[in-house]
Amino acid sequence: MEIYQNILNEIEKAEKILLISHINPDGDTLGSMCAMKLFIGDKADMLVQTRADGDIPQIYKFLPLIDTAKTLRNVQNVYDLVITLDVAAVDRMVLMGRKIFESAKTTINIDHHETNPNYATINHVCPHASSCGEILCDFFKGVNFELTKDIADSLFVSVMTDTGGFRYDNTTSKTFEIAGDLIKYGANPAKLAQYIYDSKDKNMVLFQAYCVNNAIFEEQNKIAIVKITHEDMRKFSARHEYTEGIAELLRGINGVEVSAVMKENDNDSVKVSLRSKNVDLTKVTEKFKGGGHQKSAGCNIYAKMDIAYKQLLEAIKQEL
Ligand SMILES: [Mn+2]
Repeated sequence: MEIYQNILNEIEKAEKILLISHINPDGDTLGSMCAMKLFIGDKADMLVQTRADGDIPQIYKFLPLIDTAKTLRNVQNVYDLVITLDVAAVDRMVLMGRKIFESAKTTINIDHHETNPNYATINHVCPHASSCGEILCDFFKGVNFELTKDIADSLFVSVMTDTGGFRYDNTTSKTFEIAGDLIKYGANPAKLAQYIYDSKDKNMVLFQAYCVNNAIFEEQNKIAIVKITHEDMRKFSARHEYTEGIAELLRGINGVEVSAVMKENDNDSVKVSLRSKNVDLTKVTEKFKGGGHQKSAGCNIYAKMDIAYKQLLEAIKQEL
């Protein structure tokens, strides 16, 4: 494909390349970044963008070379090519990352979000791909590059995490074909699943148990909502990533159709993460100018917790 050749030409031409993941990085953006770093080699640096914590989630620290990634504190603006991976829009980069992106001579945007507005010089956006990792698998195949075990592991993490362990709607026969290929190249699914799903901090699990214990059930248990305050976060010395997975836990309850995690932000607003079994959540989040997918979406509500709760509950009820 022409696009593969264009991407390859830019990589070959460039002297210093920066790979950028999105803010609050997940397995797809980090796995894709590591795979690309391993493919390009020394002239590529990785940048992990995190908010206050300045650290990548514990469960992804095993990824190859991830410990060499730059942070916002030590990255310099010296790159002639910047490649974003799984970054749906420029506002998924923080100010520093965006500055470096905007000052690069050439930029490449590799992503699978339908809403991606093609913000780079070269845009390779495939909304039908399960993950950014899946797009990279096709790219490597297209340029006849033989995957190493480390690259296969990284890409497997991308595909596995973005499909919720091969369970979500974006899981297609192609996803399994790709996963099969990655195993042939040495990816170890059982081991990778253990790193991702069975290696949480004890404190994180205790925090999540506490949150689930305080969940409020509405509409004959069809709606489950957790409110998380600054105080809750302090009590458990909770890191940002600790709230991840709570909405899925609640959705996992028989009878629950919609689950929500509401977390206090610093500025009198509330961050909301929603999960559903069948309800189209984009209809809920669009009322608050948020976004996402049908069964997994998010938004901010600019009100104090109790008012935000009432507004959210009303919005969910309308879609039930
Ligand atoms: Mn993704």
